[in-house]
Amino acid sequence: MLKRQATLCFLMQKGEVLLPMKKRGFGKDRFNGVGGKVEAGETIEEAARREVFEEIAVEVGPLKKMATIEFFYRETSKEIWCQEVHVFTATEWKGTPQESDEMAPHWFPIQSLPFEKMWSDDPYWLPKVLSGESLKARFHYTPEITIESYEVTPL
Ligand code: 8OG
Repeated sequence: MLKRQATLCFLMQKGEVLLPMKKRGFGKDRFNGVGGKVEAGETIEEAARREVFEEIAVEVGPLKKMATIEFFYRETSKEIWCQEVHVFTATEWKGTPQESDEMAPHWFPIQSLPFEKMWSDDPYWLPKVLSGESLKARFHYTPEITIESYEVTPL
């Protein structure tokens, strides 16, 4: 099975979290943390830093690893591919988040996340991660991109 490694980083300050609007690619028109594919020759943490810099022009400080989430997708009844997403939070960085071709930054109160414009699995794990709980999770999606089954396990 094709397994892609990806990163996702949530910047947090004063009860708010940065959820830029994704302007293109996988997850377009959804609010999400900042991240993308891990490239050959880089560590997961290097990939997380590179993505934050490329997408919102911020140099992120210490990264806290909070979760590993496997997403299983089926494009037809047979083809399954998996994205393993390494989730980090950060409370220190240099620079002010800037808009790029890929993302437009927005801050949201952690108590009031825009779930109607996010991935449908996010309500199951993101509030836990933002309140400091580490976890691992798996989500299986149907070809129509609805959740077929899932498990979220505290670490
Ligand atoms: O490089 P690319 O744009 O394809 O990266 C996709 C990003 O989206 C990557 O940061 C991982 C993230 N992502 C998924 N699925 C989900 C999901 O279901 N919820 C959230 N919040 N992020 C996801 O690939």
